[in-house]
Amino acid sequence: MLYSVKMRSAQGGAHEEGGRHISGAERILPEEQLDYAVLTMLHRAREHERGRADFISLKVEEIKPQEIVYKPLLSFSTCPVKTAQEGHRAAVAELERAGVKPKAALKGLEMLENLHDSMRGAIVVDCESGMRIDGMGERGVRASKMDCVNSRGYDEYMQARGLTGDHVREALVLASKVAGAEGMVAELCWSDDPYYVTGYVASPLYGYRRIPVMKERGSGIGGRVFFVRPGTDMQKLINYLEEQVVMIQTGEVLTC
Ligand code: WAQ
Ligand code: MG
Repeated sequence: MLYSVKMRSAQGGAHEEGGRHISGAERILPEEQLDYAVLTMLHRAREHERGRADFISLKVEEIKPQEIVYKPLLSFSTCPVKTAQEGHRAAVAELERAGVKPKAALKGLEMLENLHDSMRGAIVVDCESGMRIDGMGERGVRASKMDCVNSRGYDEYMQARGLTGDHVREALVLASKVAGAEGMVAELCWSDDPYYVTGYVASPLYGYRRIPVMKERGSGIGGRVFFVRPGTDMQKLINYLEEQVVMIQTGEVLTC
């Protein structure tokens, strides 16, 4: 049997009472790995570079096998950039290549740059008009209930490519779930952790394009934009992203 473990932490009280979001994490694991996962999350919530959490929520739920959908891991490659400015240019180029209209790509980028503080979730944008269409306000849409089928195989896959750490591990799984959504054209992301400056553009067509620098060091502003085709059913999309259990398979790596 598999279990979903979720953690979210905030400062100044719970999120729903106006607390500032510090960190979140989620795994789907077999029972024997639960204890360790819960401890690791607790530790992470209390030692986060965004600040000290005074509210931590941990939720553990059983997952029924029939609820699970399987999707492939996105392919992985890196854009050669050295500054945040080059990073933004590369991101816009990658978004356009994936099918986002130039105006919409720039609008999405601006939405993230203009955030005053992090959202918990993502902004959904129409890939042609560049309009925000999720109607989820400051919370945004959360991709949830995903992990990789074979954690050890996944860690080996990442290590073989010189990739270590939670950020990239989690981002590639999240991006793989997101890219598997109906109507999804591309995702733009960079971290809100002040000293983690790497971001990416991911798409069903070109996979996970890592961009080493997307912001200045020390900036606590980061976020995600999901670009979707016009006419995408939002209710269906939000339901897939937030509720559908998706396990990512490392065996079938997509190629560009
Ligand atoms: N669903 C939707 N949006 C999310 C989620 C989620 N589950 N988790 C975070 N976000 C949004 C939210 O607005 C955060 O402020 C923002 O994304 C950044 O989240 O080396 O660490 O967890 O290749 O800080 C990317 C590069 C790292 C990894 C991304 O994001 C690499 C990262 P963070
Ligand atoms: Mg973060």
